[in-house]
Amino acid sequence: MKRIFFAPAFVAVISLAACNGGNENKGATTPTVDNTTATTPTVSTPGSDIPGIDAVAVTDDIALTGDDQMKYDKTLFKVKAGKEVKLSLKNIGKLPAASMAHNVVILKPGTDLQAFGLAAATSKETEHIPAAMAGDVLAKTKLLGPGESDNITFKLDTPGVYEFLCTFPGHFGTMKGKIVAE
Ligand SMILES: [Cu+2]
Repeated sequence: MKRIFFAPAFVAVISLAACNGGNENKGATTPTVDNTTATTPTVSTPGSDIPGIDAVAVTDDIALTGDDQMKYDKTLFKVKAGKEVKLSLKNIGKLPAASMAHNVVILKPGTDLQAFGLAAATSKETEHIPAAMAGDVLAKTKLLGPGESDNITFKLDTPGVYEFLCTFPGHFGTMKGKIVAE
């Protein structure tokens, strides 16, 4: 009786081993395909490594405020590349413009935000846009005193990550953010 049971079990083990061998051979070609698909999203999704970007919805209407604590109310946006976007900034602070004014300046990708911010600090006569670096500016609002607001429209033609800052002296350390164009 036992022999009759043993024989089919042995056959089953052999055929299982044969199946595993077959799967291993198929598996050897699969990782090549996986590697290809793994690199594709990195290329097609600019800014995907920015913390919190997944929770940001695509918009064509950005509304920002700046306050006396040198803060924007939001710092991360996502837009469609090539589509016109509206942006508004309101200074909701009370301090006089001479000591606390705000703007939004969107820089070309690759611009050194730190260098731009430092140069802007000494460019009072040009509303804190450094003349020598004006070519790095894609869009900007006016420099706004308390209660003032400004509206602009712009287009980010190429998918990528675009940084923006407030160029009033000393502000870009806290007043900066990113717009991802996808
Ligand atoms: Cu500011």
